[in-house]
Amino acid sequence: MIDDMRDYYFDLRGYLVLENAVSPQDLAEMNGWVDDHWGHVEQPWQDGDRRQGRWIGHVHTHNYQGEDGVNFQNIVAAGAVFEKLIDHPSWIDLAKKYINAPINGLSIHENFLTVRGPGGYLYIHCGGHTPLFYLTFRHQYTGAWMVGQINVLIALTDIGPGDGATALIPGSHKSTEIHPRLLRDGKGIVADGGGQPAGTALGAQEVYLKAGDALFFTDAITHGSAERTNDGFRRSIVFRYSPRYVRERFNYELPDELLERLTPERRAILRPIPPRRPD
Ligand SMILES: O=C(O)CCC(=O)C(=O)O
Ligand SMILES: [Fe+2]
Repeated sequence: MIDDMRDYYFDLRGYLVLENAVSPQDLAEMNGWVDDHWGHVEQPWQDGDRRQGRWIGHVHTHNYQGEDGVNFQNIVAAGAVFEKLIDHPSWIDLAKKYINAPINGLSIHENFLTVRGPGGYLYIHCGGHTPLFYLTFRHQYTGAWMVGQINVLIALTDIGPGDGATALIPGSHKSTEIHPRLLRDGKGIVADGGGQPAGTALGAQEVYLKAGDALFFTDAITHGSAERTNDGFRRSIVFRYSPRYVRERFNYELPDELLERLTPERRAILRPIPPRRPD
């Protein structure tokens, strides 16, 4: 897509699909990592308590709500193939453009790999009504972009009907009307949390991806994921980009050897403001 068209669609709809964003070789390597850690998908928690994740080095098992499967948080610490995603050429320039990195800098707020099986889903969250500061979405006539958070969701497997695709409401990042499912006592809330998969929400559209495609979207859009009704597991990765002032969501630490190994560009995205310590 030519730049002007892409900018127009991103502004209008709040998302883009980047086809063949990740190479088949990298996909195979990332899927190999999941296969090698399948024991953590079958038994993700310590003592069966989902608030107690398990550690694989600096990678940590986690989930948001109970039905959304297993998130391998801090996946960037799982090896070189995941490090490449930090500033992947398929999306990094777009993320920098819309966040307006020359002014706001760039950081990664959260990075994780999700494995989600039958019955798994995410309820709807976000929307233009939400007063959460990183859900800013501004592009005024001046051409000055200022997007507070961009999610890049990479499909590691094909995601089609019944697979629990990401579901979103195109254009809802600009909606001042509150989605009926996000209304409580006449006021808008950030997340539904009511046990309903996003796929059944008014206006929601499932976005189907081929393995290797990436869904690039503003976190401000009303979104979640449809229920997985097929057998098997959906595998995906999310990297969330924000201005450098938005720091790591769960404050996962990075191993020293990783920080030392990274290129200066990658290190600056993962740790945009190095700690200051006395000599
Ligand atoms: O898992 C999905 O399909 C949606 C993920 C999501 O809500 C997010 O990355 O913000
Ligand atoms: Fe989300």
